[in-house]
Amino acid sequence: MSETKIVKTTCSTCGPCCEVDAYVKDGKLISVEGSRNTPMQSGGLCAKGVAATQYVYNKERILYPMKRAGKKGEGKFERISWDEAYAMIAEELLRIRGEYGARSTVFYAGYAKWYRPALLRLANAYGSPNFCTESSTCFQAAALAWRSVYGNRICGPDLKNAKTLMLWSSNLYHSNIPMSKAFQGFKKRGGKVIDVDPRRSVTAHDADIHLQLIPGTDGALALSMAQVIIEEDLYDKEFVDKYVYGFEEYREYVQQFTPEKAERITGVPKELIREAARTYAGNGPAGLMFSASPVVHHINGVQNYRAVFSLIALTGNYDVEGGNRTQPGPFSTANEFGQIRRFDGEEAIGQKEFPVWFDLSCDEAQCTLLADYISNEKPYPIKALFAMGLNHRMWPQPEYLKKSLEKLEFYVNAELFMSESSRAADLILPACTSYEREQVHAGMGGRFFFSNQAIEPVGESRNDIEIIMEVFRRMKLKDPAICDEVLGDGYQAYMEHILRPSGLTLEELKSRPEGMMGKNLFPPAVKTYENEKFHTPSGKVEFKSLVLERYKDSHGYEGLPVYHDFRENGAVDRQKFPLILNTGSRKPQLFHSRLYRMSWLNNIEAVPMVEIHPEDGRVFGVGDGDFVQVTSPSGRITGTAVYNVQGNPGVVYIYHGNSKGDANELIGKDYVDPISGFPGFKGYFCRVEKTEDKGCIIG
Ligand SMILES: Nc1nc2c(c(=O)[nH]1)N[C@H]1C(S)=C(S)[C@@H](COP(=O)(O)OP(=O)(O)OC[C@H]3O[C@@H](n4cnc5c(=O)[nH]c(N)nc54)[C@H](O)[C@@H]3O)O[C@H]1N2
Ligand SMILES: Nc1nc2c(c(=O)[nH]1)N[C@H]1C(S)=C(S)[C@@H](COP(=O)(O)OP(=O)(O)OC[C@H]3O[C@@H](n4cnc5c(=O)[nH]c(N)nc54)[C@H](O)[C@@H]3O)O[C@H]1N2
Ligand code: SF4
Ligand SMILES: [Mo]
Repeated sequence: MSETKIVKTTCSTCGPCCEVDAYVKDGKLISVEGSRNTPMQSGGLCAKGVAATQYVYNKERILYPMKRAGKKGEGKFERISWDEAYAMIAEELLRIRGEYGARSTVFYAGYAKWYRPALLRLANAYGSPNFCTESSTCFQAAALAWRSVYGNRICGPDLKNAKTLMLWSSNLYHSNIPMSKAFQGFKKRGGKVIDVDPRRSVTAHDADIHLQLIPGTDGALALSMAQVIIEEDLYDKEFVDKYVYGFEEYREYVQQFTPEKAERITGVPKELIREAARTYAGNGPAGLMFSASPVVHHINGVQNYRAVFSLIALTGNYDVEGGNRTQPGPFSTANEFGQIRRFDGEEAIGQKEFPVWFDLSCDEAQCTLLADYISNEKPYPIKALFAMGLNHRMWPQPEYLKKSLEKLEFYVNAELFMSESSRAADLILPACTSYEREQVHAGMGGRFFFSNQAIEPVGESRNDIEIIMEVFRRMKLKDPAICDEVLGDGYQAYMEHILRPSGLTLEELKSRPEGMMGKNLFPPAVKTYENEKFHTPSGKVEFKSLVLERYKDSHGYEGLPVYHDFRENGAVDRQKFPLILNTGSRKPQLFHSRLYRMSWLNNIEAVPMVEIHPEDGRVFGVGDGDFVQVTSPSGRITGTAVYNVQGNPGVVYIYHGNSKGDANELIGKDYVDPISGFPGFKGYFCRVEKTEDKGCIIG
């Protein structure tokens, strides 16, 4: 019997890549603990992370490459060697490029972020403009909203120096455990918290002011706060005069959003709106923490976040200590490795529908409408999909996407698990977890960490970047001329390459199990705008966006952060669908589609929980624990009703990604924000009825 050894490595079960101590015995992972000597963890770990052994040794892990043996979508496979798998990929992708052009192949990455730069470079080397990721529904719309106001420097709140923190839709204790520690520190120092959230979440319990709005009415609330701040002369005139474009039109527009009117739209009492505006503008410096998803998961999401982001400049909290500012970081991170994407060549998918996505320098295509592009062969035929971690349940109406995947000539998915989306593939490649590979991590604030390999890869699984590199070699591709030749040089060279700009060597980093700071860091700076113009067409902060205005005639976009209420869209009969449907607000034990297969985590919610307010329950004849059918204009699912008083009546909350009833079947595939293409996951419509039928219905 061998000793139990402790290996310094990372958990990446959900992506933030927390540093952990892995306990390994006889070559097997037996348990994990949060690393004790890192600033983030101090021994702590979330429920998902604790369940690591159920993730790594899950019975659904894919153990070796497999090719389709039955009809498309039938789910029959036969084992093949890696050599055959690579040969097949090279042959098919080169054939398809020859027959239809490089753009007919889409390269796709799911939530996992770490191999994206390499996959982007593979797409570049192959010649396709169609590299896209899960960011077609996550973060990029918020980034787009930010860039339309401030240009390229996306700034987070400076928690160390802020006196007030405004959390705009972020439930840190469930969704961002590493950040929740910094939040607790801020509270302990006596910081004031304003939380904008339709539910009394665990994070909202810590707030001094909780603005409990109706989901999707964020824009009206922000514009109303602006109205108060301007009316009461609390805004930063000097900053606005010197650095803001479009202020007069904005000032005129916000006049109509009095707290009285905003109360009618948002449901937030007018006194609270005034108090929040006065606190944010008056008790500075104030930081704003925004989130990757809830606000932009609405059909008016980008404009709503533009209204929220404008408050930062209005109150002089942009790039000052304690406000929103860029954090010092290394000169380069792994991400820069991939940032060579240009949209000046062939039209990428989504480019016609969502031009601002491309103008505001997102380095990837917009793929929310992927199923339509494949099915309708428009704007041109899509014939192949090289995917890593594709989960069709990310999209609205996922069954429609799954059907469309069967129309492809070649679809390969590299995955950890035999997911439903993998079953639809022509070829499946086994990927490995963070416990089974080495990795260099570039963390927050310029901290680097070397993640050791704790165990041998399960089955024949491989690290995604090595897979990408071998595909690159087999197709005899060349790295684009503007890049160093790296994809062809192996994984060690890749790790050294991404580390190089930090001034650290791989050997140095490996010798420091507790991690270390990069040597070349951006010096901390404030008020960068005094020396450098904003990267917007006007060179100023744009309350009225000139990029959006470019598409006034063609797409109907407006330059001001206008408020259009999603409830007034007219296309849905509210008599038939009286409740607002909010899908996917995070739960601590779930992560999109991927963790339902782990019994320690999924036993709490074996079938979908339909969270309904007791008042709505009484009105619609639904009791706590009843089996119910949820119907929307696009589909229906069944689940268990659970009374929940965290939110106000009128809104139903369901988590997504569950194959036993996926909330995304309820969301219309065309129900998207016309600017970003993000689906309206958090503001659609439904009805809930008690049913005796216990079969889980999808579609
Ligand atoms: N209704 C509704 N829908 C939503 C949302 C919502 O709030 N409501 N949220 C949206 C948002 S914000 C996001 S980010 C998306 C997320 O959507 P997805 O990215 O589709 O999320 P996951 O379920 O994590 O699926 C990713 C897949 O990658 C696999 N995987 C994990 N690690 C690796 C790895 O290292 N290599 C490889 N090759 N595969 C790996 C996992 O097993 C999993 O099957 O969902 C979106 N969809
Ligand atoms: N455990 C767990 N953690 C996760 C994930 C996960 O699936 N599970 N997913 C990760 C991903 S991909 C993302 S993008 C992040 C998201 O991170 P967060 O944005 O923090 O997560 P959510 O819980 O979706 O939303 C935060 C809060 O927004 C509120 N909210 C819902 N609709 C609205 C709205 O219309 N307006 C406002 N103002 N608030 C609203 C919800 O009630 C919730 O309390 O979480 C990440 N972390
Ligand atoms: S938050 Fe939890 S699941 Fe996510 S990486 Fe950290 S420990 Fe793992
Ligand atoms: Mo996300």
